[in-house]
Amino acid sequence: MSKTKNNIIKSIVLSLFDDDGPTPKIYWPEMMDESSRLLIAMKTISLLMGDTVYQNGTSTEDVNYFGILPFPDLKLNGLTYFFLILDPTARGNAKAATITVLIDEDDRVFFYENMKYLRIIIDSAASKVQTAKTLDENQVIMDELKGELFEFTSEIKDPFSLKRQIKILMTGLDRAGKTSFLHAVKKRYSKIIKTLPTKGVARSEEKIFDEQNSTISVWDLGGQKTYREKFLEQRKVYLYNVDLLFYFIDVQDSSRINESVDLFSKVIDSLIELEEFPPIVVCLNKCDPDIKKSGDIRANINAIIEKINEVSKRFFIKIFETSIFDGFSLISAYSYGLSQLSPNRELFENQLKHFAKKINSDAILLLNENGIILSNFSRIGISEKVFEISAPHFQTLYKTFKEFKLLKQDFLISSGITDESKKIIFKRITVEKYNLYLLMFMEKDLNLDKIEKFLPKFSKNLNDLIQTYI
Ligand SMILES: Nc1nc2c(ncn2[C@@H]2O[C@H](COP(=O)(O)OP(=O)(O)OP(=O)(O)O)[C@@H](O)[C@H]2O)c(=O)[nH]1
Ligand SMILES: [Mg+2]
Repeated sequence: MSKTKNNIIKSIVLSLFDDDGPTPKIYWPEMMDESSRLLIAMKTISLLMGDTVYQNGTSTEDVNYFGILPFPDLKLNGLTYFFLILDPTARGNAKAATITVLIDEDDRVFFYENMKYLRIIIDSAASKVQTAKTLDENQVIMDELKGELFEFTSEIKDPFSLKRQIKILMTGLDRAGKTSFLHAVKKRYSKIIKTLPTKGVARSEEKIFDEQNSTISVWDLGGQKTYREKFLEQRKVYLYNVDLLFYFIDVQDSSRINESVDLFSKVIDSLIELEEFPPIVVCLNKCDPDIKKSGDIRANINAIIEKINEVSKRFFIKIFETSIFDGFSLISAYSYGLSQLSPNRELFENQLKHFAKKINSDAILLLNENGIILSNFSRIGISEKVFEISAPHFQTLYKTFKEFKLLKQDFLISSGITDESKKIIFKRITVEKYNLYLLMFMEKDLNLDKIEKFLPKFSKNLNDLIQTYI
């Protein structure tokens, strides 16, 4: 069944954390009942605040992010923008604020598909709210926002589907390792060895959760000359509406670096021509552990990075060194790409950050049942170390997931590889109908009581976010 988008916006609420706690300051429609307004203010503001005072600085720039939240009691879904308003009289020098736009929960695909534009207009309204002096001024700003949202929704005429369609492309020259990479992240190890060159396109479906709001198709493009020529010729078909693009380069094959960078720049040119600007994950592949530090490989990598950055200035690019012999490197790159597809990624990071502070953890990874990293947080300066330490654990983690289910054990604790005092804690948490796993890295003290104490609140917050993760 498809729907048209007339009058899709059901409500708009500006909430502030003032002396009365979370308060819906300005709301539309005016006849909206008080309990609904309050619910929206409470839920959005409390997700923003955790239970700490937000900050003590003079800048509000650290806090500005979007999230899609379910309001099952109201049968609505909200797109919320979280931000701070400087206020010298408030605790921490700033007041927490949210703008929430609400639609029927059945219409939520609208948010996912129009995120880019919605972000721009809501962000701009929030900037005005940050400098507004009076309630009347805020009323004008919110009325304007409503006008803009209505104008936007009235222009959308196509019926839209009930599921968000996500398209991921795996690109690069032949033999770069695209198909092997997919086999490895899916743990189809026995297939890796039998991988044949991909003919045309191999499509598969990715599921981060059994039930999700999106259908994720992964297009693994054959890189042999005839196939890539066809791909570039029919670039419209392949690149139209692409949400995420992986580009693979074989760092061991010095003789084909130029050829590979050349294909990359053609892909970039095609994307610009079609006005598609997906996030791009570049995998410097075949960076095998035994040779990754060698002079030749380093020289190749440096040359590639320089050229990649040169041609892709208008894009959001993240570069990973990957190898089929380093499972963690593959999972990191793949997960990073997938997490870019989640409108709630900033909210997740924020929740992880709050929780990490509470339990004195230096870094936390949140994983799904397949070991995909849904979100991670690490204290500045620590991330490199964490991954170095947790990477070896990752090799056995998949096995551990299985054992974990059998044992029904609550915590799994292991000492750091290099230093006994560093601990890694692995814990399963149940959030809604999902089994998630936390990997917590503690450099100094290990306090399980603290973890137990703060975990329920943390899990509860994730409850709301996980349903709209993707
Ligand atoms: N040393 C090393 N070899 C790899 C790695 N990844 C893949 N390979 C090997 O590289 C070869 C090509 O891998 P594929 O996965 O088929 O490459 P592809 O990019 O899918 O190639 P096309 O389908 O032709 O575009 C295979 O022999 C793999 O075993 C890696 O990380 N290190
Ligand atoms: Mg292939």
